[in-house]
Amino acid sequence: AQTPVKVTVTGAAGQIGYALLFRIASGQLLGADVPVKLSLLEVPQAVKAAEGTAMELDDCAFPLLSGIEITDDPNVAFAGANVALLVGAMPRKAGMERGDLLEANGGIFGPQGKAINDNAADDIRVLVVGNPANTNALIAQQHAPDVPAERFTAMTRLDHNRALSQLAAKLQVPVTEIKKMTIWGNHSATQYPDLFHAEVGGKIAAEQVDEAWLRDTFIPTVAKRGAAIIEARGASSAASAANAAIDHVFDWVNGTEWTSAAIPSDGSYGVPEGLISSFPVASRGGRWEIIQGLEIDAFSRERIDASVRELVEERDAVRALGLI
Ligand code: NAX
Repeated sequence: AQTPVKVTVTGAAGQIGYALLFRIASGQLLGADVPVKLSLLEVPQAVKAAEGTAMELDDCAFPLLSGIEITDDPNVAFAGANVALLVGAMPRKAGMERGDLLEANGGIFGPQGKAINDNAADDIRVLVVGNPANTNALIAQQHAPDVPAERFTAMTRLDHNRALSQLAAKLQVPVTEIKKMTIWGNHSATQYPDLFHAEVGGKIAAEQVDEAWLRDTFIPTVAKRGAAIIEARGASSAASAANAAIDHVFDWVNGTEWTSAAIPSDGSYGVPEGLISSFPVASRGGRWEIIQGLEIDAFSRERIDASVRELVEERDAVRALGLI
């Protein structure tokens, strides 16, 4: 029998954790023939709730689930981990300054990065979901000098999927008709969902919608969808975020020709090297590759640059705070 893959989930007792763990255990993260071992990392006061979730996981009798471990110690949680989903983070509270938010998250993602560095398996792949996701991923990566930098990624797949769904509804086509969608930049309101490379029925998407809709409806709807979900549901996106995390890791491991992911920049498209920014990516041989050679017009350039500028500011802020 195949050795189980160890998947560590932080913030396991939270609402994304609750939507995520059952899908991992059922085989949707890695494949229907891959046994998994779950490690749930929580803060001490939420360990009991994580134990409750683990009881429910037991009660599913998932054939692929070979074991569950629950801990508040990152060194235990990441020991031998092959996949780490960093979901738990410090949310922005009313009146919190950006510096306070970054500092609080530095206190989480710095030590977790070090624990990954010291304990994880050689093939560790990290996806950061907890916000501010791109910069939290950068902090973790900078505390893990022995892990290849490219193994640290942040999630923009939910934004990508939101963009597919909005465009499909507008053009009255199934989402499967849409190819080459891209989210550029930061997972924040500055992100840029790009319809100038997306194709519907083999033709450029931007040419099938009017410019006002693209600029004044599509882009802000995708970028502010998280806030709209909170407004409607009274709670932030959880099942859709978990779904996107599953999509991201599945494609990373199993390959894809085109999706969006925030990965360390190699300087492509004018994004400063080292920033963890969203790009159009393919996955081949278990590695993300930035899709090269796209022409970027002035409209897109301005928006990509604005989002990347925000990432530079976040990086400079965490540097100034001594967090990286
Ligand atoms: P919840 O507040 O329901 O759960 C977070 C959990 O993390 C809590 O159980 C908490 O105890 C735990 N936690 C906090 N610090 C921890 C630490 N140091 N170690 C381990 N666990 C820790 O939040 P939830 O709705 O699950 O969202 C989690 C994160 O995802 C938030 O930061 C949220 O902003 C972010 N999101 C990111 C998205 C993305 O597209 N990248 C979309 C959805 C979501 O908003």
